[in-house]
Amino acid sequence: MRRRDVLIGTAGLLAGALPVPRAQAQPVPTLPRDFLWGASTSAYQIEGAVKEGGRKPSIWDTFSHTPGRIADGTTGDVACDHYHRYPEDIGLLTGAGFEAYRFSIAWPRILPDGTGVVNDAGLDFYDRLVDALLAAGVAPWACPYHWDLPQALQDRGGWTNRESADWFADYVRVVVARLGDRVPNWVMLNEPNVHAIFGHAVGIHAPGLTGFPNYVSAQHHMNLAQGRGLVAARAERSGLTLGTVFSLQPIRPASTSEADRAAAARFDAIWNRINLDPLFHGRYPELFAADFEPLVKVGDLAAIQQPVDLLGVNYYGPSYMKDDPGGVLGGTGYGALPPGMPVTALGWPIDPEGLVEVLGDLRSNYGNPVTYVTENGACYDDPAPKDGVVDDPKRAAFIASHLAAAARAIEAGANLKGYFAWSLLDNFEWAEGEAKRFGIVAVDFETQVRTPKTSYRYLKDVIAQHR
Ligand code: IFM
Repeated sequence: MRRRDVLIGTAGLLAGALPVPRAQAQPVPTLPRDFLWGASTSAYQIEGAVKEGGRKPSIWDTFSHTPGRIADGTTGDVACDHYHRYPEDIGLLTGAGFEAYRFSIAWPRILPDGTGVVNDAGLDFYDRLVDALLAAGVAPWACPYHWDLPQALQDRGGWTNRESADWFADYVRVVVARLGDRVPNWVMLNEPNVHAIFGHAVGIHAPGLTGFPNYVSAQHHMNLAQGRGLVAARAERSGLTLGTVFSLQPIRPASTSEADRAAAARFDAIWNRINLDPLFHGRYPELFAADFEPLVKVGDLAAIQQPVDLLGVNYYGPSYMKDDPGGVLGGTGYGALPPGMPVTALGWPIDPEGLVEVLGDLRSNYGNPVTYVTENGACYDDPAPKDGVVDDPKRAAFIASHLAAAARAIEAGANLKGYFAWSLLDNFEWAEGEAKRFGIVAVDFETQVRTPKTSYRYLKDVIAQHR
């Protein structure tokens, strides 16, 4: 089941040496000379090696092995085998000229039981990765949490347990202590809103929980964890550049009706404001403050409202919402898209101008923080490699149009400092499995052969023209 279906009614390498297609004639945007160019991935989506180096299961191991949960029946057991092939993947980064790489750290590699005994073999893997990135001249950006909670912690309630905020802070302390001497940039949580909504309210992501109370509880405890994680990282090592990552998007009504407008306002609060307001203003949005109130203890909001050096924004497109009294999320559901709206292979609407809107919102309402687009990209059904190349002109066009939007946003005053493509590699796309591809480099999951796509070559050209 796709993300947008579910709420309806219910709620390098050698890249220089490899043959890569000439970039199609996509326009090259003009971005600042010091703009940072990067690519993003996440641990469970690419690493594989789920039983190696002392790693124990995460909620995504459990979920992906539960029959019927993943559209194509695949799991992250092997994924891109990045655990063993990271040198080749770093070659892909340098082959395109990327200066930064955002990866996530698998909590169950570091603390296999979630808390307690630290697994040195897990830390050793990230040591090797970070050292190899630095040797290649690529700046490491680490994200301690991209949805792969140790299963042992889920067995204790996971994010619905208030103690999760402390479990996370302890874990952050461990990884910063080991890697902070070489990793200057840390973003605490990836898309807590998406994890709370799809994993804890509608149940199509791990851990598969459902219902509004689970959602509220998971969301509040992740906000708290983010705050405690920032404090822990700062206390462990000074001079780090710290932030977090939200998925942000314009939320629009599916029709002009009053009811749909109100639904869009409610979903805007849930998707965007429930993360932004506590972080930047120390409060929950008025529309849902009463729902959070029973969980918010004295001092929580101050603990969440930590200063950040940067905000990561993951942008894919807008949502169109309709009133749905049975909808689990504030009586909202996904509505019809405007006629003629272009979509990706996942049915997600394409609207680069939405990125300008999101950055404008940060400027007008949240103090214009230093911002990086930490994910942007698109799912398309790519052709098979032909003569050693994968031609994905639609993805290249998607990226080009969003870079042009980034340039417009900067022109309008946005404090945008860089762009990370999602994703370096085709990978395990959560509930969609391996069949749905977001990579700028194709991965043959049988042979593990990597083949750069036209979009990779396009970004390589864009980066070269900015250097
Ligand atoms: O693959 C995901 C990623 O893990 C989080 N942001 C959205 C991407 C595409 O769905």
